[in-house]
Amino acid sequence: MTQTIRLTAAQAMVRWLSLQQAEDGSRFIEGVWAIFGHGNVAGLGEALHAHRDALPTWRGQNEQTMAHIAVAYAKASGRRKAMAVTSSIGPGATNMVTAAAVAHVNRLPVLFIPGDVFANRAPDPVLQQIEDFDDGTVSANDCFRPVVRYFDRISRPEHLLTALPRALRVMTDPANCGPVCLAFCQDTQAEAYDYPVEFFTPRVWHIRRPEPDARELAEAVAAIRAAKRPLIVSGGGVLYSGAEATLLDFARAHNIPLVETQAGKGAVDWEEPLHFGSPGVTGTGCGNKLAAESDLVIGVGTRFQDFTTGSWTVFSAPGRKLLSINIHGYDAAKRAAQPLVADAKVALERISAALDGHRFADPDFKARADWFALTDGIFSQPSGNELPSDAQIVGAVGRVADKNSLVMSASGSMPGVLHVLWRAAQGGYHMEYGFSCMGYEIAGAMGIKMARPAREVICLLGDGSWMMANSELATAVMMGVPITVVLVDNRGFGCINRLQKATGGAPFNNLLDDAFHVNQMALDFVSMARGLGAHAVKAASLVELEAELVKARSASVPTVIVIDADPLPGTGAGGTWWDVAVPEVSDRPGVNEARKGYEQGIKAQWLVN
Ligand SMILES: Cc1ncc(C[n+]2csc(CCOP(=O)(O)OP(=O)(O)O)c2C)c(N)n1
Ligand SMILES: [Mg+2]
Repeated sequence: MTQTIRLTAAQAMVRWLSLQQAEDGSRFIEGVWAIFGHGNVAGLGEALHAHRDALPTWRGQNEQTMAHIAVAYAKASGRRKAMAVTSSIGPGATNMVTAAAVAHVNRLPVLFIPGDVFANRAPDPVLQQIEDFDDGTVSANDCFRPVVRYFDRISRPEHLLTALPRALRVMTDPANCGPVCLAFCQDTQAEAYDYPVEFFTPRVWHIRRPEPDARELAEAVAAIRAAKRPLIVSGGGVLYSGAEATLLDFARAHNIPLVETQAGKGAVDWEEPLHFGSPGVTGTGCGNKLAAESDLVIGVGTRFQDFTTGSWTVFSAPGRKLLSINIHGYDAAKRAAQPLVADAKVALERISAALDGHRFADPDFKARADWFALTDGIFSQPSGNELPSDAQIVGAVGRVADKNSLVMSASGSMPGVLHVLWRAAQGGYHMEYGFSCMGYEIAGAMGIKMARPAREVICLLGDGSWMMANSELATAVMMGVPITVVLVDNRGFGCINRLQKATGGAPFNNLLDDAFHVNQMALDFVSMARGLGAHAVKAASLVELEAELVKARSASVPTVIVIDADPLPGTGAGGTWWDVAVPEVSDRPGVNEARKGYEQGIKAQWLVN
């Protein structure tokens, strides 16, 4: 007879989660972020309290940013570990939908456990129930469906027997990896059931490494052998496969230069001579030059999104081949690429063995040296205005950073500036650029520091993103997670203002001065940060910024360094066209002028699918 143990569904869920292990033997779900409400406090809250030694619970300030911590933690852990996030029903749950989308786009594992309406429908409508007039099965949690890889509604205690293993299967599946939503009906959380004892046997979740198909492998090798000037585009999949060293060996063995996407940056240290920086809209001059001259682009673990590909102008040329090594057929087949579906590490090892020492001619090392000379100049040049440019600020951070520093950002000007200009040490870069979600930065920096406590984590963000979400800084203070925040204050949405001008628009509703106001904002970021418990200072110059960064290194509380910046200068070098649709008719001559440029741009796109 099966031995059973009588537990509520919430108790069973928490007990089961605490027993799931990552490959290194630690808990796969490191802990649970929780904001309680009536939808989860009595059921899940009680169970989390009972298991708090086996599975810690942490309290954040906002469900979305709390989940951003989890997203960043999973990314910084190379998807080998994750966190869970629970909310009440209604607003707490829908607050998490944006974060679920961030996890989904970036293919990162996060377990979302929103409370749900009563399965027995006795209190109908319960507080915060949305009430669909035409569909009795719909709740606010159905918003999660398009932004998670697995959705389930736990409306009976025994549903956990199938739902929980499915959840972990998805979170540890390298091809289908993504967030999971287990919407947990409030009454079901509290309902008891006789669970089989074996259900609670500890389990290690291994991440598989699929081998390539023999024919696809042979064709990939043949394509590389036939090429004259191949270029590797290294994406986030390289990091998730743990293929960093293999990629470097591969590039060196065959003398193939590489560029890194936003998600892939930091796989290889920037000082490696074969590292030509980045491709596309935020590409280095030498990287985009290589792309233009290459006859074979070898994507490794990349989604080929529009920034990477310059909206399909960078890799466009008749006769240029695209080879896409990817763990998922969906990505491998994009843009008529020749697919090689496999784990990145395994694929590179197999291809390298088959290439048998085949080497290509040297890439244009002079173009690489010229690029670094050019950017040295950009870093050291005064902007010509009173305030420093974003590029100069990045230059100053770079002068202080060492091989242990990790810079991170997500939105605003910084992703572009950092992608093109930051000289990343191996493992020293974290950019959320799948969703480029404002409000990710502070929470994200905290999640990275929790995953990589030995690393110095430097978060660069704009005043706009700070204003959207800064409250998890108080959580970082509370939990003793010392991150360094560089808050670049250019008084508004600088990058969108520049984009607006570039598309012929009038400066409108982006910079604070261009927005409707009765009283102009005078924001005191230093006081705000101090009010949240952080150490905060204003740097009056780049020299002061550098000095404060050094001091922050030994701080045990988070540090916020505020610096005023000029909103107008762009990056100053690199880049390429980006498809942002400009109006076809307008009364503004500037728009009509920009439209002409746009029409030229779209002609250069390579739209073969
Ligand atoms: C949640 C969210 N809303 C809107 C956007 C669109 N957006 C991208 S950058 C940006 C402005 C960012 O301003 P700030 O953080 O001050 O950075 P800056 O561009 O000034 O450097 C906006 C509105 C976004 N990426 N995310
Ligand atoms: Mg700004």
